[in-house]
Amino acid sequence: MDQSNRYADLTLSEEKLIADGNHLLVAYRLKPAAGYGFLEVAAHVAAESSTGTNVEVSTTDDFTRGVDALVYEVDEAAFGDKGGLMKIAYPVDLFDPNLIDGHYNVSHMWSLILGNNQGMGDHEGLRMLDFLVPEQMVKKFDGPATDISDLWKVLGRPEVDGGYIAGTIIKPKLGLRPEPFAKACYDFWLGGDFIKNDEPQANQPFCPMETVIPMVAETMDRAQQETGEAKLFSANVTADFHEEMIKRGEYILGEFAKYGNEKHVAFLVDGFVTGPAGVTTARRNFPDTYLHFHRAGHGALTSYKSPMGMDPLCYMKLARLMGASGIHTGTMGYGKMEGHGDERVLAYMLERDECQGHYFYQKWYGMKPTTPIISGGMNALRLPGFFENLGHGNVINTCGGGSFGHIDSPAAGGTSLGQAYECWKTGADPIEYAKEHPEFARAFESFPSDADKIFPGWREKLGVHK
Ligand code: CAP
Ligand code: MG
Repeated sequence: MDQSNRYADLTLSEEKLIADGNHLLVAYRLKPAAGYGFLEVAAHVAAESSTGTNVEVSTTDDFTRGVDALVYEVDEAAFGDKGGLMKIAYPVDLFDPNLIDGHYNVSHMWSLILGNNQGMGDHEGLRMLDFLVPEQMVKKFDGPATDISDLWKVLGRPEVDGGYIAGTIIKPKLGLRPEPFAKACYDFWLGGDFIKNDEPQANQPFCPMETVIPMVAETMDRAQQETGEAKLFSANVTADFHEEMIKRGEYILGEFAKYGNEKHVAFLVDGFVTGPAGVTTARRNFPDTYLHFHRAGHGALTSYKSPMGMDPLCYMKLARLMGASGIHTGTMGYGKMEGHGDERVLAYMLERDECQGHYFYQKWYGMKPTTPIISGGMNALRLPGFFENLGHGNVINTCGGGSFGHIDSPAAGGTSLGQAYECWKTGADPIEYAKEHPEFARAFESFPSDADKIFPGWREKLGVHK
């Protein structure tokens, strides 16, 4: 059934919709299935995502029609054989404020704008490319409770422009028992700042949380005394049940508090699999603890290979609305995961108070920033180029293989990361810099195929002939 006479109004002006501030706007890429018209399917998406279904229902009244989502712009040829562009305006009244405080919840918003419409049979692809949240709604999402300035403070740095946080992920991913796990932490902390649990590290029988966490807390204390520097640990509290997450969180904070280090702990929530409820549970129950949003599984939704799902930019915006203190942002083409250099916008959208997205200019009205967490196949050699592309180094970066794969030691791996930042920040030539900085220099020998690619001729220049 063609519902475009009800769910499309191409005379609406985007400028006016934005100025009025009573709609949430979404841009999608749409590819109709064979035999269906573009506007017809676009209108069906608006119907399924608001007041309608695939047929007219007798229970509809005039009020209902007043909160219809409306297609207000279409460009059928925008993406060639991948489909066209369409934009939908959703009345603010469609969204769901909490009973307890009137704040909006991301779960509801997500299920409306990218929910049942994903499964419709009359399209071959529907992907959310960008969205614009109006001021009245932005102000009623929780947003982050803590941000990178809290970590800089713990590290004894300036709270503005405090710089690069050199991190790692304990590797191997699984299979370390408590003693070797704690030793791996200690060894890295001698050179780096921040350690995170790898996302599957939890409470396995071979490494129970109640055995390993006290050891990591003791190890952090020792590493801090040894180096005279503050250290950070991001502990996985992901679980299905909110009480289990709270139990884990309280337990972990309690163990680090024995050394006065409870502020040196972040909580890692695998927020794609828990969904917004897991993220919000952690943030609302532990508002003083930095919330580290890991996103394993997000590729099913955000991969550019897919005609479905959403662009990573949308995922970043959702994470900031949810209140992540930091979220994995990818490596913008410099690491092992899918991405490209222009994804700088992902970081800018998270950090800034206003930012131009793919289609919309989003203002955040003072909402705290979310730190871009740069991870996935990174090491010291890849970092200078990454910083250059991004234009700054105010990020958390975690290098698992890039630290534990350093041929000298995890401490040397950690040190090499901080050196890579300093090299970029001071504008030094990496080869010249390596001549004076052994840990950075040894990263070339540790990751020779990267070195060949990024710094051809490095062997001769550094006098390495093995
Ligand atoms: C990285 C990592 C992170 C990914 C997640 C891994 O390890 O621990 O989970 O970075 O991807 O398990 O692959 P390496 P993203 O440093 O050894 O590559 O950050 O893109 O969400
Ligand atoms: Mg991992």
